[in-house]
Order: sequence, then structure tokens, then C-alpha cells
Amino acid sequence: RLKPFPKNFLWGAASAAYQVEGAWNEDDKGVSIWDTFVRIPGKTFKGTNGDVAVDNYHRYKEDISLMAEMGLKAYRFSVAWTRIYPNGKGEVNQKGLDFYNKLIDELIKHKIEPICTIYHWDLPQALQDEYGGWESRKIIEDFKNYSVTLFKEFGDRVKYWVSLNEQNIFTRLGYQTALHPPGVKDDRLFFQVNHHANLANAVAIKEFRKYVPDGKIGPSFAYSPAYPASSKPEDILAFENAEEFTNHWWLDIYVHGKYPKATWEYLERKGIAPKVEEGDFSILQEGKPDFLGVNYYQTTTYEKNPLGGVTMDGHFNNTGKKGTAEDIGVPGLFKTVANENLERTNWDWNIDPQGLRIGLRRLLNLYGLPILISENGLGEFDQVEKDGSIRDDYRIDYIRAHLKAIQEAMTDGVEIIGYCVWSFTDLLSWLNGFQKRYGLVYVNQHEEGEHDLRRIKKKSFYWYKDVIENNGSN
Ligand code: BGP
Repeated sequence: RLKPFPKNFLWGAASAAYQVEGAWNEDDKGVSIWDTFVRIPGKTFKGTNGDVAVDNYHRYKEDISLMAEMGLKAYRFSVAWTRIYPNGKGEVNQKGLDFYNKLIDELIKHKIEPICTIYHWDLPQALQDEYGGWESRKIIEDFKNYSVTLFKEFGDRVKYWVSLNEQNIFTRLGYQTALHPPGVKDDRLFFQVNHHANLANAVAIKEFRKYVPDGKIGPSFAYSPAYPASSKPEDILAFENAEEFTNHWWLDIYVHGKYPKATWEYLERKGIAPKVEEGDFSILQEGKPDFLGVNYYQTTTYEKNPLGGVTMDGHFNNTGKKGTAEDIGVPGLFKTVANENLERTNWDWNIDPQGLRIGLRRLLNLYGLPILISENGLGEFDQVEKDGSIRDDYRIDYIRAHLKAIQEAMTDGVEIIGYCVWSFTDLLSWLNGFQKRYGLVYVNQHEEGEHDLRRIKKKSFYWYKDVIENNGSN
């Protein structure tokens, strides 16, 4: 028999500032590295940007009333650093604080628990220009000050906090594949940037204890549990390397304050290990989170990658043309390979609910922390029918299967405090424009043609409402 979901389970949905807010230059907001990046031709699908996104900045009340209608218990949003500090530091922008205060109060008025993400990728451009953003240790102090401002301003009402969203993704895409800003390919820098982000994360968590002693905080990690492609020992080794390189490199630091040994030795041999200063590891050990945020979309299968084999440069499918994504890897260590046992979405993301259970068990054994599923959902084309309905049964099937996997993991002994569907409304998919949709609420927003931004409840909206009402049984 499966364990039931706990009574106070946080049935949630998630978003991020850049992907929903719009109002990119209103109320003295500063420019972020994403505001800059999307203006470089060819970087995103059809050059789509978040200038307007889904206009949540002006429509947050309408969106929250839809959340209330659904019975949502928690809403995860992120703060745009450039609204609070237009230049990343210095004088605080009261209008920015006002916006999030209104948003938080509106959520609380509707009995929706706010979950606040401090950093969801929209670094102030001014910090990038001044010292290379995450490339410099100076970021640690600026991130700390920004975080403390949020703790002081919102900590009386916000009790759940996500420190960094998907550090492993924003650094990989920003510094290994150049698909995200600042668009750099430099392995040495990639590890250095991560070391600074690790320190910033730990320092912010330590500060959090002073300002929000009754709150909970943790990073959200893009967790793609690894599978070996075969039982050949060389593939098993590739899988072990990939697990360490793509998952435990971050998770070990977050929880234990140390880097995994074999990968560290490898980086030293290559001359790309991060420069660590005296005292860094004690800082890292003092920043242990209360929970791990897990953003789960898919597993990744790995096989041996010879020297001279594929690199991180493989083509990325941002068009929704199935079968166009290429394998990537680290020569000599591992490469990705399609898992023929699993279905894929049109963007070549595999669908693997069981992988979530497997991953959660690994996390239980290695780290033992409570888990917040801070993102999970399905990005697909959606069709508005003639009668105005959106019958996204594929999304319902996806979420249902993943909720079952979560319940199985709970039965295995994993403590799970909540589940945030990615996403509540449709929103801007960073590189894939508006056509890759995740929402339970449709937003009439497109690259081309008519787009009045009106909200339409999808079939999944009603289904999830029912799930929440029945505390998980459906
Ligand atoms: C995660 C991000 C989200 C979101 C999601 C879907 O990596 O934290 O911000 O975008 O993935 O990804 P995508 O929009 O690329 O399909």
C-alpha cells in the first residue's frame, strides 16, 4: 500500500520572474543579463524575449485569483534582482520591493504559501559588466546583501525559500555550451564560477538563519539521475563518472561542503580545478540547507565517450522538431545516448516517471534531507479547440505518473514536503519561445499573430484542482 500524501503537503505551482513578469523596464527595474542576451540575433527561438512575457507584473491579481480558484496551496515565484537593486547593489529600489510585497500579500490573502526563489538566472547586467558576475568572488558579497534585503523585507511572511535555481544549468549553459548568457565556453571558468556560486549559496543560507529563524531554505537542483547505457563495464564507469560530474559535484557541496574526490582529481590533472581560498570549505560546511529542491524532468543515459569523442557542443532542440537534439559529452569520460525504452517529447526530453522514484531514493541514501519537488511538468504544443477548450490529456498523464512516483518514493521512506508543477500559467521558455507550453492555464501569447494575453483554463487545471481537493488521490 502506498503512503498517503501528508496533510500539510504543499500542492504548488512554480514560475520565474523573467519568464512571467514582463514590464522589463518599468518602475526603475535595471537591465539583467537576459534582457541583454535575448537581443543578440539567433539566441532564442525566433528571437523571442521576455519584455512582455505573460505580463504577470500587471496581471498578478488575476493570476492569483485563478490559483485560489484551483485551491493551490503554494506558489513558487522568483524575485528579479534588478527590480530590487537595478545595478545589482547600492541603493534599493522601493518600487521593486512594493511589487513583491503586493504579490506576497495577495498570495497570503488567498491562503497560498509563498515560496520565494532568490535567484532564477536574471543577474544584473551591471555586475556582469563590472566584474564578470559569477566569475568574480565579488559576487558573494553582492548576492549576500541582496539576499539579506529579501530576508528582512519578506521573511516575516515568506517561510519557504529557494536560494539558487538550477546552478548546474545556468553555469553549464552560461559557461560550457554558451547557450545562455553570458555565452562563454570555458571549462576552467565553468568550475570557478560554480565555486563562487557555491560560496554565495552557503553565505546566504547562513545569513538566513539570523533573519528568518523559523523559515526553511534550500537550493533547487536540476536533477537528472544517470543511467548506464549497457552493462558493459566501460559504460558503467561512464555512468559513474556522469553521476559525479553532473549531479554529485553540486549536491555533495550543498549538503556535505566538499567536492567528490575522483572528479576533483580529474580536474586537477586537466588544470581546470577551481581556485579555492583558505577557509572556503568551512564556509561551505556552514551553509547546509534545510531541504533539497528537486527540479525533475528526465533521466539521462550515458555510455563511454572516447578521447576525441563528442563534446558539449551538440545541437540543442529549441524548435520542437523531434529527433533534432544531438548527444553531448566530455571526451574520455561519458556521453549521452538516447534511451530507446523511453518516450520523448517533441523537444526530445524523455518521459520517465520511474526515474524520479529512482533519483529520490538515491538522494535519500546519499543526503537524507527532506525534498521539495520545486519543478516538474511537461512542455508541449497545446491546441485551442474551436469551442475554446484545451484538452491537454498528455500533461495530465505526465503529472499523474510523476505524482505516483513521488508517492512510491514516500513509501520508500523519502520525506517530500511539496510538489510544484512547472508551471501555473504558460510562460516564456528561455530558448524555446512561447510555443513550448507548460502551464495549467493557457496564455494567448505567441511569437507572431494575435496575442491578447488572455488566460484560459486548460483541462489540466480542473484535474489538478481535483488532485488538491483530494490530497493527491485522483
Ligand atoms: C528549468 C528551469 C525553468 C524552466 C524549465 C523548463 O530548467 O528552472 O525556468 O524553464 O526548466 O525548461 P524549458 O523552458 O527549457 O523547456
